[in-house]
Amino acid sequence: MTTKVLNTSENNVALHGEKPNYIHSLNVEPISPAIGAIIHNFDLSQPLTSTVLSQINELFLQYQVLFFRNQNLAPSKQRDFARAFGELHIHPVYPSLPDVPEAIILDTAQNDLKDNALWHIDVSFSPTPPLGAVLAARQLPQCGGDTLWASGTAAYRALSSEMKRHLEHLTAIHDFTRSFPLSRFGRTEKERELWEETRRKNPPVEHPVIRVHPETGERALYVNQGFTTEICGIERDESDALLNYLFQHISKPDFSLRWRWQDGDVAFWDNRVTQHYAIDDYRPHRRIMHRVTILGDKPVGPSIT
Ligand SMILES: O=C(O)CCC(=O)C(=O)O
Repeated sequence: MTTKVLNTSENNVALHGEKPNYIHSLNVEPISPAIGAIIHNFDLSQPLTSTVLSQINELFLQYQVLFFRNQNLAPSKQRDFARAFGELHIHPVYPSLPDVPEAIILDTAQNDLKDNALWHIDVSFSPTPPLGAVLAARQLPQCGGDTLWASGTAAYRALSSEMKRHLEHLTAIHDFTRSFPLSRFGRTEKERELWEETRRKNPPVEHPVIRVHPETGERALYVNQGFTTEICGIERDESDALLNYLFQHISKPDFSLRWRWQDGDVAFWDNRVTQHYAIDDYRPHRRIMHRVTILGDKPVGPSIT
């Protein structure tokens, strides 16, 4: 295992592929060239100083998904860690912990989680999709239940200049009902009412196909199989063909990592430039995760003001 203890100096912005040179004492193990790093020997339940917080944020911007092993993180501490990065989201559909309503429960004994077994950007059907999320493993099957993350910036960089230029001017529709169909989320009268209300409050939204990261300025491919239904301003069959190509492009192993969960693992991802896929291969075993989601801002594209 190769790990790095990174060196010290003051506020540099971490650009992709460069090591931030002011990080000190954090033990960082990159996972793949495109995305992901493990931060070793770090206790997320401890109060974070502003220096450590900004170090974590720099690593978060650089690696896009951070993993922390061997955590003993109560849901309230998970919430507190996430809150250090912004206000928190309350999910319109998933159940949450009664005493920590910001923590949604992803439990195969309680929810039908098939909708996470495809590439998705969390809540991209919102006008202001989440900045990121903190996911804690609470109960794992003996094997299976891995999660994949893909980098939208790496996927964007790999496109030809012609394709980049074409996509820069496009926007696409993101729709809640694509991953939350009434047939699965409206089985009882109560569920149906909640679904109708959620749909009313979340009409389809338009986002740029290429998103500019609000902190790094990097460009990322910003369409996802979970919620993107069509590209605006072109014929439907052209839109379907282009979206299918882009969905297939971002799912290439070159831009992604596969995380094999262990007890005590916590993941923290940048939902503005990544998408993920929770593999649904472990039934009938039970898997429980808690997710706390941080509110984000309106996606901005290269040619959208
Ligand atoms: O359960 C997982 O590993 C990922 C969950 C997921 O896809 C999500 O929170 O959106």
